Amino acid sequence: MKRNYHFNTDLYCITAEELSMGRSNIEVVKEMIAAGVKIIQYREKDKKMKDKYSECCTIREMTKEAGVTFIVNDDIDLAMIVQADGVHIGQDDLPLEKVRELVGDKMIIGISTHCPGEAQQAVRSGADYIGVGPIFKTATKKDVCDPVGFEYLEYVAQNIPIPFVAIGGIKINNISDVMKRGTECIAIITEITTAKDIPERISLIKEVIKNSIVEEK
Ligand code: 3NM
Repeated sequence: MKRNYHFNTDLYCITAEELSMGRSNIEVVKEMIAAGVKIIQYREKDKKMKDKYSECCTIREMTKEAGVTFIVNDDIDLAMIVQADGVHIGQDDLPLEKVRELVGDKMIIGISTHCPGEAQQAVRSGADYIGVGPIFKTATKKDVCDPVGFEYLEYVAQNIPIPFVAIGGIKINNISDVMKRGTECIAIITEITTAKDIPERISLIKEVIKNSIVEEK
């Protein structure tokens, strides 16, 4: 089946409670929604499943009310049970085809990729979008490979027929370099979650994205 997913935004936000200056995931998501973010991923590596479930129930309600796309990282069962819009998996998770069998056709499946072979495989397996990274060095994801740099990003922009999101070490000062490479959507964690004023930081990021697209044209 030909999939036809498109990001309806150029900014993809991800939670990281331990890097949120004492704020809870719920508080951070609330601020992201208030700032007009259109896609939010719940990423939580350390909590017990029952706590993740409870947070995701709340986030599902908040995102549904605001018309925001809600993606759950890693936990396919959790994504299904809270009726998230999608699930994001990694290279070491269940094979994508098997995840599709579990979640059905309507759910969005994204997968992290780090090289051309993984991107091609993701397309063959029916991914709706891929993550492309880490573009720059990042301390946010444990056990991630060395930065893939612009070479892999440009490869994806020119050769891969499904949507992609650039990720890893993306900050205000390098956004335009990333956007220039044909990137339609960027994913950011710490440049947003560590900001004192999250809505203000998001609106600055959006402005930088908008200006880099104008510069490119
Ligand atoms: N995935 P920050 S890099 C969750 O390359 C994640 O697949 C990556 O965090 C990948 O914006 C990353 O703080 C962390 O650098 C991104």
